[in-house]
Amino acid sequence: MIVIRTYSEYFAVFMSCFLVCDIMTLNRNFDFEKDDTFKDLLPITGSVNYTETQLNLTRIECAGCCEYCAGFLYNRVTGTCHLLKTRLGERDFNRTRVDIGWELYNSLNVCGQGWHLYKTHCYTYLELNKTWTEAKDICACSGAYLVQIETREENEWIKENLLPALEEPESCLGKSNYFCCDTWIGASDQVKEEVFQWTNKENVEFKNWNPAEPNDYNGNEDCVSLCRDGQWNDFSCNITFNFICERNIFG
Ligand SMILES: [Ca+2]
Ligand SMILES: [Ca+2]
Ligand SMILES: [Ca+2]
Repeated sequence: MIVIRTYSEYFAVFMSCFLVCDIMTLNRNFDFEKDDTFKDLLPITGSVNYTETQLNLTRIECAGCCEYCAGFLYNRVTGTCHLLKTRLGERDFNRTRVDIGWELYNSLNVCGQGWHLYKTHCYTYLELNKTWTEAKDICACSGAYLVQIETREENEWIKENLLPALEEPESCLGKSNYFCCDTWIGASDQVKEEVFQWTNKENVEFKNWNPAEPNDYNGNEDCVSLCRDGQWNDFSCNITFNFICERNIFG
């Protein structure tokens, strides 16, 4: 049996997963949940869902390879193991195309405690009341970034799954904030007025402004907050709000 002693050695071996599966299986606590609603099915979009595929593995070895994946598909007949980039759902399968032997397992801890998986990213909503810059720095400390919302679907998922409900505005009353826009996201126009960028300097392409925003009120609103209804508002960066950090599950 190979013994892994150093961090760098660990990574070198991890790159060739098929060698190391047995060891990872022995050394890690796995937390997977079998999803029987998709028994004997493969996703219709095929390999775009997989980070990699391994052959002739046991179920436990397949699980051992899924350290940074959202789950795995395992074929109990052939021993084929597909590691998944993302959670699979009803729309990913065609129930008339049966492939005997496939079992779906979802990883329960790929993002770690307090984080939530959406596609290939992990998110956490932090109730810490910080300025925009403090929030940005706190996300960076945990290997993440202040959330970067690139699509309408991501915006909708965040609204539905991370934000406090719009019907419970108590926590944001008194902040002169007519739609409870009290969660920082990673967009700002601090570098150049009216040119909104994410914290990695990429320009903000998808936008979901409230119709009256961004208004740069008093010439002093350069940071973007997310309202409970999912719309955006520019705010003074020195106000303290809760915030959302995002990171890639693959680190
Ligand atoms: Ca994102
Ligand atoms: Ca501004
Ligand atoms: Ca504003």
